[in-house]
Amino acid sequence: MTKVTRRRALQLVALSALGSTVSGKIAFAQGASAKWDMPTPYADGNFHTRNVREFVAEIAKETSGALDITVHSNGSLLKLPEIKRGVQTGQVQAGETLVSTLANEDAIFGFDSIPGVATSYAQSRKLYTAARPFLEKRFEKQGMVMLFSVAWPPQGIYAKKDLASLADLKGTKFRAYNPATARFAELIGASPVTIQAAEIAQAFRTGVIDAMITSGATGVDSQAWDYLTHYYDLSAFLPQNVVLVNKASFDAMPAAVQAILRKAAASAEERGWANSALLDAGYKKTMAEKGIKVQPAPPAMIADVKKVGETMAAEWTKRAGGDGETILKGLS
Ligand code: PCA
Repeated sequence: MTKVTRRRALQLVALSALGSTVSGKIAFAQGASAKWDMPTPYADGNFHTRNVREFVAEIAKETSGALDITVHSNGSLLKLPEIKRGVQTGQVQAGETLVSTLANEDAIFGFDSIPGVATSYAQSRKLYTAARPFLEKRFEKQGMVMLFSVAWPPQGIYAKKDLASLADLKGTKFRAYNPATARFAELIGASPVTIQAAEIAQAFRTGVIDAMITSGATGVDSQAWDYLTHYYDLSAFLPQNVVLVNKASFDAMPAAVQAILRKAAASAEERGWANSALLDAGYKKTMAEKGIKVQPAPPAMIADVKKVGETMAAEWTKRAGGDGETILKGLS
């Protein structure tokens, strides 16, 4: 038996000591417990991270502490690009990632990052409902269980100068955080530079990037007012984070614990989407108060995004095949 298998077997024995239900709570034999590590990419104050912390707190409470999940936020255990593989291989038992970062591996994972396709929370939720079975199937094939997914607030453009249209970003160094934003940069004649959320402030300060597309949440998390001046509210798309569990770790849990995980995931998904929408206006207000010129995207910029979005939608549909078509049909 390898160390990991032995540990899992021990956890299994311990957790199968799961007792009867006491006043609606699951009772575990004394000392029976499993410990999971859960790397997440974003900062502690970020609303996704806070949501994940509530999720694990609910699990701890409902299992009377028997399933103890340690959240390692801000890429402190694994960086965003390593998290999915970490969960897949069982290096960690659970993790959170930005699903569209996986779009080079399979176009379906980029369902949420095509500008202009789903630009509101309602549309994004519809798109996600259509995409979810396809995402779940792919993760399952790779040995993972997808538990829940939450959208970031709508994506707008950040810059250090007045912009009339996207043409004004030609030649800039434009931050990319997934294949879609890299393609977006290329299509507007900018140079894509991949920078993790935690490194945004430094990248602006050292001139590695001049502009970016992201949410008000990330603008506030990275204190955008310290190094840029303009935010254009664009609602180009709402990319999503997903929470994944290693399938062997999940399957090793007694049915009652699996049910608790599923229930906590469903609550976290609802809470996360609601908070994302609720907090969005506050992020923009904070940025305005801190001196950023927060303004609606000018008509020429909206027209440019539409054009870029059409190109990207055509490219995506080609790569995403029949499954992609089915997902997009979910929007109508
Ligand atoms: N924030 C993340 C991904 C999308 C978003 O709004 C980021 O900028 O890295």
